[in-house]
Parts: sequence; C-alpha cells; structure tokens
Amino acid sequence: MTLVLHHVQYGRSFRVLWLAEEIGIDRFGGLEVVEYRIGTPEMREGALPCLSPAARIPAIAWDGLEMSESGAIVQHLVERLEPALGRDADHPERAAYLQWIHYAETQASLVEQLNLMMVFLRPPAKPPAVVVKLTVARLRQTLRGMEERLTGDWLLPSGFSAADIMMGFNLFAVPYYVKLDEFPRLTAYKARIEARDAYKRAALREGPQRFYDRDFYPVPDA
Ligand SMILES: N[C@@H](CCC(=O)N[C@@H](CS)C(=O)NCC(=O)O)C(=O)O
Repeated sequence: MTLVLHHVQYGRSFRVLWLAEEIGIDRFGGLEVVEYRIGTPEMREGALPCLSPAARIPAIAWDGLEMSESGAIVQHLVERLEPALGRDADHPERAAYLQWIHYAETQASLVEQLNLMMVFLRPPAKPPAVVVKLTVARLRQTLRGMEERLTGDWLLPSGFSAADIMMGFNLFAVPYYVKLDEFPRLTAYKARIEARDAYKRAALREGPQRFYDRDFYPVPDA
C-alpha cells in the first residue's frame, strides 16, 4: 500500500521522506507526496486537519494507519519495517536513542520560532531583537550539547540510526541562524549525512530549497 506523505518543502516531513529512502520506497508499495506551501489555507482544509490535529506536516496515511508528529512516525515505521534503524527496548542504547528522537524537537522548535520571526514576519512588523537574540542563544546551546556528545561518526556508538534522521535534518536549517563553523564535529557529521545515498535521493526528490531567501539571518539591531 502506497505511503501518502503530506509534505512541505524544507519542513519536518523531510525526515519521513529521508527515512522512506533509507528503508526503501518499494517496501511501502510506493510513495505519494502531497505538497503544501506553508501558511496557505490548503493546510487548514481537506485531508491534513483530519490526519494531524494541529493541521501540521508531516502527516501520513499508510497501511490503514494515519499519523502525524515526525518522531512518532519515524519511530513507528522503523519498528514496523526496519528495526535495525532503531534500538529496541532491551538495547543498551535505547535510552540515548529515545532522548535524541525527542531532543530533535527541542532543537527544531527553536528553528521554527526563528523562522516565524525572521522569514514569515513581513514589514511593518519587526522581529523583536531581544527575543531573536535569546532564541539564537538557546539554539546555540542545543548545538553545543550535541557537539559535545557526538564522539563517533553517528549519534549512537553502534552506528547510524533513526536518531540521526531526526537530528540530522535540523542541521540543514540551523546554519541560517547559527554558523556551523563553530562546531567542527557537527560540520563533519553533516557532510557524512550528505554523502548517504538515501539522503541524496530524498534531497533530489525534494528539489532545491525555496524557503529561505538569503544565506544567513543575523540578529537584527535593537
Ligand atoms: N512536533 C511536530 C511539529 C510539526 C510542525 O510544526 N510542522 C511545521 C512544518 S516543519 C508545520 O506544519 N507548520 C505549519 C504551521 O505552523 O501552521 C513534528 O515533529 O511533526
């Protein structure tokens, strides 16, 4: 049965797109991507609010199942189809695995707040400099914590997992607000992700990013 993925370009639904490529699209019986533009009324009408209580992406329909929340979708699809990408309840890395899966949203929600203030707000509305500054500092702390704990090629010592999909996706939006040069391990980690065939296929399917209109958004003057 085809996996139907409700998707916004450069949004968290990319995690599911990438995971689907890691697992193999054939294993789902194909993939249908329903694409939205963020902030448009289409997201509040039709199928999406039925699948996602907050009318947000990602949402999926597959094999009689309807789900939203990227972490829940990723964890569930891994457990159903590719347990090697997860860490089961008895695995010594289970706690770390779950922690990274959820930490991904601690970090992504900060990027989302910055997107709201720096990309979506239109003049005459102005992003409040002090709030942007604080949010960037909080984002930087999440990166510092990640850098300190990334001691091998992937987040978990035993190798690549769905935790890398959840967290790794964030690193493609972070550099619009915090330059990754400060974090040599994260920079090398991002390059390792970009070298993965499944990541490349998902990125190709998604196409060039059209969300950000510049390379870097500095904290505005107070
Ligand atoms: N915790 C949710 C967050 C979902 C979310 O906020 N998605 C964003 C796009 S990345 C969205 O749909 N935003 C639409 C809106 O805020 O109206 C997840 O991980 O799936």
